[in-house]
Amino acid sequence: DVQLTINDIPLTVPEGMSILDAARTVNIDIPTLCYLNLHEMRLNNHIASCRVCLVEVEGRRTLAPACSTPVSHNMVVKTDTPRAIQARRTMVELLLSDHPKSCLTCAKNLDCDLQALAADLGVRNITYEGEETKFEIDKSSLAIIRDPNKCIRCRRCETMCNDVQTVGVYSAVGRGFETVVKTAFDLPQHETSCTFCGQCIAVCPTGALMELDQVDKVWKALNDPSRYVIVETAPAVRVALGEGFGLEPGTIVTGKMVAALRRLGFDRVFDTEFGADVTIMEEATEFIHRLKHGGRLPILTSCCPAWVKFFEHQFPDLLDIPSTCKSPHEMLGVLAKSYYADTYGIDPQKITVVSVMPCVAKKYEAARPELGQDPVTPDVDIVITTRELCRMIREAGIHFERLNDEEFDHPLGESTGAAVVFGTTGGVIEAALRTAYEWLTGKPLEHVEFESLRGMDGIKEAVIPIEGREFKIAVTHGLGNARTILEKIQTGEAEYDAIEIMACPGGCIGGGGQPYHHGNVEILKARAAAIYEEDRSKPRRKSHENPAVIELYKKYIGEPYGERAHELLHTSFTQ
Ligand code: HC1
Ligand code: SF4
Repeated sequence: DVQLTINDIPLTVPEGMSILDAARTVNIDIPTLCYLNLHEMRLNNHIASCRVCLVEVEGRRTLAPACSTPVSHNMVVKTDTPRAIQARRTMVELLLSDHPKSCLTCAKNLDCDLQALAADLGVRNITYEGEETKFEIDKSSLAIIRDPNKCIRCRRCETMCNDVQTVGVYSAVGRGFETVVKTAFDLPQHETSCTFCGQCIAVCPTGALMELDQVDKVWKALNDPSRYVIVETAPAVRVALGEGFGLEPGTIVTGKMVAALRRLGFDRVFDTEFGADVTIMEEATEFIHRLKHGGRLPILTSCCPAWVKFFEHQFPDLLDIPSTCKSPHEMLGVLAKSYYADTYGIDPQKITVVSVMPCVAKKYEAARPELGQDPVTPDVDIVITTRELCRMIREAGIHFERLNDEEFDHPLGESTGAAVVFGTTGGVIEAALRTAYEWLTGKPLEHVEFESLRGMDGIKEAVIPIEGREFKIAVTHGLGNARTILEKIQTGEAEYDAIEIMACPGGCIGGGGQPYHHGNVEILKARAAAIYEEDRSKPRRKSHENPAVIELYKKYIGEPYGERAHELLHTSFTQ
């Protein structure tokens, strides 16, 4: 251990700790911009490029960056001297000198770390008016907008994409103030191997990386009287949307969210969770089918579109192992335009399905040509993120916190606890096991919570005994962890029966379209806890017990994994 003082407060911390982390143990906040250290995500952006964390260390002539300077014995640190504060202000002024001055109209307005820092440090004028760059804005993809002019070279996106996701889309080019983070060979985003997971957006401190904004498209549909507009909401949205209105992370706002969506003018408010229960009917049946007919194992979950794109690019030799199930929101979309439309006599061509997702990749997924009945009838028409829904609610002047709870519409709004746990890492496989167990044994499963599959470890493994057979299960989140597991499958080093893979650290609760967590992992943990709380509050916690799902199969689909199910609910993958 090392003893030192920071702002005259004596403290003892482990050797090797940075001044920044040491200061935080005694509630002293040193501002940061490029720094991002999330152990749970294997993310460590320690490049000390922005230098807004400069502090005075007694005995040194120059100021030290707190994020990358380790503590030493008897060190005397001052974080709040006029010299340190002025140095930080100067650094921010320099960053602003060549930054576009369009804060008021920037999509990141009020969520921007640079803007917040300028306010906190009292930057009132920019002394060094630098020339602004004129890079082209990359609008090539259906998910991500990249504006290199707003890049402050912190390289968080690069660390996230290279180290955590192991996709390697970005790298910094040029030197000094000419540096900018770009795609390899400056390719348009949609021509790279980008999975559209959106994790680079989640950690970008400015508006350089943003989701493609589709709010206007939704307003247009809502204001067109000839359209029947159906909305569906992902499991993870209800535990994060409240943050956009100042509520504590982990506040469950399901009822308020439904009320807000009705006020926005949607004709029907359905739940992606109904689609998740249907997914389990299909995926559990597919799993049992493979078991009984010598099909290839492990089965891999296929509901995460960034993960799907990742394995299509990176593991084309494994294309036959993922489940062929469409993702839950796609299933709900196709059922809205078939089952629901048929039952209520609505022309499917008049239906617009809008998905509200914690995810950026869902925007790209919805446009995949195979995910629709024909080229002009996609299963899902428009995808907006949790953040975009926040903006719509604000635009409409709805006082979200004061709304009374309302219920989803019947029948595609009915769901079980198994569906809500889809929203956090481990949940999809837990939901599948709740059903597969009962179907394989014919006995009721008393204890539905599979603790060994829960938590934030990057790779979780469990052996679940069912009817004398030991099932080997793995759960990974973050694409780097997925790569590790898949490489072990390729070499035969590991054998599993089923694997859940989600691209985003934490699963959908940590999706690239969620309210920004600004590097605070506690926010993800609070959202996960809320997911499990919502599960416990449900009267039914197994997908096959959802009465509306049972009715769907009885009246419309027939057997799970049967002919009609294949036609509507399954898909295929391409290299
Ligand atoms: Fe997800 Fe899913 S859980 S992918 O993480 O399978 O986005 O929440 O909606 O479709 O249900 C996301 C979340 C979501 C799908 C479901
Ligand atoms: Fe990398 Fe994901 Fe960003 Fe694409 S969206 S560049 S894969 S972090």
